[in-house]
Amino acid sequence: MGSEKENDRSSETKLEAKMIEAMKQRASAGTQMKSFNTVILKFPKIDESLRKCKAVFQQFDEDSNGAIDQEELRKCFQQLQVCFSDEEITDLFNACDINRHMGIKFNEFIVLLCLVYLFKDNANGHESRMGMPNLEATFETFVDAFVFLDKNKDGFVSKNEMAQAINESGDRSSGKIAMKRFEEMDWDNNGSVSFKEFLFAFTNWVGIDDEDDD
Ligand SMILES: [Ca+2]
Ligand SMILES: [Ca+2]
Ligand SMILES: [Ca+2]
Repeated sequence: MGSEKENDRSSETKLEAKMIEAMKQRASAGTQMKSFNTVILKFPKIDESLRKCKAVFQQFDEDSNGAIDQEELRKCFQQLQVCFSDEEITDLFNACDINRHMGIKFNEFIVLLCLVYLFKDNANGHESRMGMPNLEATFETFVDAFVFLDKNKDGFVSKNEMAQAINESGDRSSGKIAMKRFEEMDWDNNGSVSFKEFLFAFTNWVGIDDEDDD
């Protein structure tokens, strides 16, 4: 993905490191997930909540061109009262603008907001909120599911960890699907899934891109 843009690499690595650090800290708090099946059971609710997120996206896409540019993102952060430096906003923007079309599309916006949720939660404790309770509950589910899967708490879900979670569930057929999904998630094929890869997979699975209502 976008390996032709080497200049963005350093900021991306920095953000990646921050993401892993935040995830490790969050992991130390433990997880509510009891099994792989509890993760699966949350899917319909996640789907519903992400679809509702479209209105939020449209609100911040001021010129309605279907993408959020850096200026729109800055305003978005102001409105959500998220205190990020310009550099951090740019890093997030670059990390989530996966197709490199100079704008954050709807699915990328979800990933971006969830990363904001993770960082914010980490920085200020549980009091800080973005003022979007439904979405934040969904983001919490993502984080929690990831923490559940990441057994050794290194900030990545390895293929073995995924297999372990599936084996514990004892559901062979959904296990086979889950393993296939894992391979889809692991874009760079390095045998482990980062939180960002995990999030992008979710936003694709819920099929929010199919729903073009404009
Ligand atoms: Ca726009
Ligand atoms: Ca791991
Ligand atoms: Ca990977």
